[in-house]
Formats: sequence, C-alpha cells, structure tokens
Amino acid sequence: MNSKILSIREDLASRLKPGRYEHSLSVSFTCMALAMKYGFDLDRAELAGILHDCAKCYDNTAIIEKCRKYGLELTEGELQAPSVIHAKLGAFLAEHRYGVTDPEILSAIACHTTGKPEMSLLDKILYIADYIEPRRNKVEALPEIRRLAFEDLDEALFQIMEGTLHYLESSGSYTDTMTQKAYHYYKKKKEESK
Ligand code: DGI
Ligand code: FE
Ligand code: FE
Repeated sequence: MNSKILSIREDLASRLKPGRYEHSLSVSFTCMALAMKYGFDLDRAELAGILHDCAKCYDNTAIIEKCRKYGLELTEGELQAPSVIHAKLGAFLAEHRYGVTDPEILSAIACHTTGKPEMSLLDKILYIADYIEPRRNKVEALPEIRRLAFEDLDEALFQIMEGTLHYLESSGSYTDTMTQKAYHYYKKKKEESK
C-alpha cells in the first residue's frame, strides 16, 4: 500500500463530515476498480479518489476566500456556480497540504466536477467514479451507468455529462462554461465516431 495513504485518510477523517469521508473512501475504491479494468496504476488512482473532495471541509464562502488567499483565479462562471470551485481548491490542497506532485492526479482532482475537453484516462476514471460510487443513490439511471462504466468508459463519461447537464438545466442552476465545453467536446467526438 502507498505509505502516504493511511496518514491522508486519518487527516481527511478528522476534517470531513462522516458522510463525505465515506464518499471519498468509496470513490477511491471505485477509482481502483476502474483502474484495474482500464490499465491504470492502482496507487495513483486511489490517491486521486481519496483526495478529490478534500476541499469540501469548507463551505462555498470559505472556499472562495481560500482561493483568493492562495491566488487561485476564479472565472465569472465559477463564481456563478460556486459548487464547482471545490475541485480547483482541492487540487491546490492536494499539492500543498498533502504533498502530491503528480500532475495527472492534480489534473484529475481539478476537473472532477465539470470535466473538460481531452480528459486523460485518470481524469475520466475519477470523474466517473465520483458519479457511480456504491454509496450514491440519487440518479435513477445509475445501475445502467455503473454497468456501462466497466464496458465503455467514453460512453459512460458522455452519459454522465449529459445527465448532469440535464439535471442542472431542469433545476435552473447556472452551468459553468467548462461543464458545457466538456459536454460539447465529447458530443462532437461521439458523432464523429459514428
Ligand atoms: O463533490 P460531489 O458532491 O461528490 O460531486 P461533484 O464534485 O461532481 O459536484 C458537486 C456539485 O456541483 C453537484 O451537485 C453538481 C454540481 N455541478 C457540477 N457542474 C456544475 C454544477 N453546479 C452548477 N451550478 N454548475 C455546473 O456547471
Ligand atoms: Fe466533488
Ligand atoms: Fe465527490
């Protein structure tokens, strides 16, 4: 086992609410399961998963304050959809509080909420694991998407992006530019591959 992982877990268990910590553990194991299927390093997948929501120990106001304090620039869209910002601060904390230097892990944490065009394998694994982890139960299509995640990673990615966008639109939430860019990129890719 990666020696860092136990001390990171201990720290997160003391900072996150129990449900959020449980979700983080569940995402880390789901990341490892997807890494087994698609051939990615298990320790790196686990680390991305356990840390992905590390900024969620703060509320959105505190998250924005911390971004200002650490010089992390926020776009107008992010300020209008503040629930996406924990991903950016999370990547910063992963590096500066937890000592992660692996750029692929930091990238996966930074884009785990919105996705982005041209995602790496680890970016996709974390984005999908966050959505399908066994403790999640809010989305009706989850059983089908869980099965799909282990059959066709890109199709699962697309369906999750589409479902998230529909959900945000139907609930009247502002959708961040990156959420839209990511969706349109993968929609075009899917159409071109037909
Ligand atoms: O942190 P989690 O709850 O595990 O999940 P997450 O990081 O995927 O997303 C956190 C929330 O952000 C979730 O309720 C969906 C929402 N979200 C994702 N993209 C956007 C968004 N909210 C708005 N307003 N706009 C977006 O583009
Ligand atoms: Fe998150
Ligand atoms: Fe999460």
